[in-house]
Amino acid sequence: MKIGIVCYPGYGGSGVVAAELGKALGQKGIEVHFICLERPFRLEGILPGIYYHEVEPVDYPLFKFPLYYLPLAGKIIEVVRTYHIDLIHTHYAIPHTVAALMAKEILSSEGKELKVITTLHGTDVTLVGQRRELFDVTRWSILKSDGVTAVSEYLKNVTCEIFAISPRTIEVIYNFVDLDEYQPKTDESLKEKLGVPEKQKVIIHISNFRPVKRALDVLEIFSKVQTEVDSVLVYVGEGPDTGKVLNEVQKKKLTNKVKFLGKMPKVSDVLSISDVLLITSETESFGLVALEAMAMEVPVVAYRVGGLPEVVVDGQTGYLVDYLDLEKAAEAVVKLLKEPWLKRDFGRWGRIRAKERFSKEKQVTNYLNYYEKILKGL
Ligand code: GMT
Repeated sequence: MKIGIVCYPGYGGSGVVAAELGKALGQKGIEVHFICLERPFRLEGILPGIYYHEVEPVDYPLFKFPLYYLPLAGKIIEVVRTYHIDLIHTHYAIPHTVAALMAKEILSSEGKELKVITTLHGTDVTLVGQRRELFDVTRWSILKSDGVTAVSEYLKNVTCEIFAISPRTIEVIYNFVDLDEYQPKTDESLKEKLGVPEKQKVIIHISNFRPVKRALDVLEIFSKVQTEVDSVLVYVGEGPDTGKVLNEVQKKKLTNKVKFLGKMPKVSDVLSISDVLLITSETESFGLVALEAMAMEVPVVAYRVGGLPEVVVDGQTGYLVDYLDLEKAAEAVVKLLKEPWLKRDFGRWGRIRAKERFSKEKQVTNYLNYYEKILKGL
């Protein structure tokens, strides 16, 4: 089997899932061709079975913006023709699936049958796809795909509801974590390198700082927590709201208690010294970072939104509180920080859950079975 993967290469869950899936397939002897704007950040070094083809946006003085979607379709055609690819797996519907479907149509006139599978990741449906200008295009791209997967039951249901699509169209294949890479470790020097005293607790937030992540809520919660427990807040990632958060940190005079580490390709090291992961998203189709934290035995505190309840078990691997209930979120964090046995217990359950439900082996096999089913036209 030879497959092409199209994804956004930047700092985001869909790019991480696409890259990790491609790497796992490559290790199984499948030839995988990534077709992207840049090399996905998790695709470092020489990897077995992995090839990378760059899409070059086309600019011309007449255009207001450089074109991406059409050169992407052109690149897909070129790669499929050259390497005799059977299947294109797009991550994030807009505009990747539309480009792949255009390539499919053009190649069919040459007698080439190309299958297109779309994986919906979340904001492609819950935010972007619902915009009036994109609604019909998103719906069309889902209906015209040969196969569609969603990363949670929540996302499947919401997609079917929003676009009036039959549930039979969509298969749920959960996101996954590499349990060998994400496993608890004790390296005393890591806290020292960050300038965090050994006994100080670490609360971590990892995101792309888009408005949907509500990164300022994290700060509000932390400002309550730090009055009760000696702790620091570590922000990992970068995005549109970073500036606002920095300003607020200054206003609250918390500069010496809040650390910004920026973008990091791998978060296992920083998770290994964390006591609680805090997620304050308005919605989250899955919450890959919650799973990564659970694999590292770090409890999660989050709003009870989207697909997070399918990942985090309230009262067992973390605490889920009502949306915008900052008070309850702060109480939950304090409880976990004050009672180390509870943190340990929740951590262990988190890793067990990650292993049982969201292991790389399990979900990659699910993808492979799905590819075979679609290739056979079933
Ligand atoms: O908007 C984002 O958060 C980024 C987006 C992405 O680029 O991939 O994340 C979505 O896909 C992830 C991987 O499947 C999920 O874990 C995230 O929950 C989802 N984000 C949202 O639904 C907000």
